Amino acid sequence: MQNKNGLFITIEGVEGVGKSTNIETIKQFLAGRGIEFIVTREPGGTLWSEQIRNLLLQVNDDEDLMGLSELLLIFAARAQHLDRLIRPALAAGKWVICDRFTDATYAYQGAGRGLDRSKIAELETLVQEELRPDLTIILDLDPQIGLQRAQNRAALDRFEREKLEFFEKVRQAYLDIASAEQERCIVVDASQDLEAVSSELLIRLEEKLSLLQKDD
Ligand code: Z5A
Repeated sequence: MQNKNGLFITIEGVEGVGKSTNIETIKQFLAGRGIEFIVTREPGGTLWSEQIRNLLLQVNDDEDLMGLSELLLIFAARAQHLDRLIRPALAAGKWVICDRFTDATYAYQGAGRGLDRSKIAELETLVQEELRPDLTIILDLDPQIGLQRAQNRAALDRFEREKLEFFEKVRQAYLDIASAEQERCIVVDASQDLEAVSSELLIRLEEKLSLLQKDD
């Protein structure tokens, strides 16, 4: 495990895949084991980072946001989030459950927007130094289904307005990350009904945590 104290767990997937819903399952699992944890999200998690999130999600038909500007805003929010919330929680021995993190940047800004991976990697090193998630849960779903789930909610944000093709690239990028980093990542089939997704997730989580604890 990279963090001597708390464990850093991230949850990822395309739009509407069920991250928020399944975080509730993870919370119950951790609470049942008496583990102290916090739940947070990206972009966001602190006052400044949530303000940057609002900017990023805002639709502005009068001017496009450049991919590079989007990338820098995401890492600005992340720097603040890491310093003010994530690192202190881990250092205090708490587990951190984060709804999206830098894998989302590789998937959305890298694969989706077509930004150079090396630019993302440079910012990752600058902002995170050595910190990486201990465990990442990737909920995998055909983006068409995810978008339908999301469209049943409020007005679409700036990302949700992207075309299906964009989300297909994002999905593939997540699967590529999972196959390149099998020790860190768990992929769960999120097309099943919610009960089946949650129970598969818990089984895989227990397996992974027992492996991580053995390595410790
Ligand atoms: N972004 C980025 O570009 N780069 C980055 O580095 C980061 C983020 C960190 C906001 O993220 C945007 O930021 C995101 C990428 C970008 N935009 N997009 N797309 P976000 O995580 O806040 O946004 P999101 O993906 O739109 O989250 P979400 O829509 O809240 O999705 P979710 O949490 O995965 O889904 P949910 O709310 O749990 O479930 C959606 C609906 O489906 C809900 O009605 C559930 O009841 C239902 N559901 C859930 N599971 C099931 C199953 N199994 N069956 C049927 N129905 C289900």
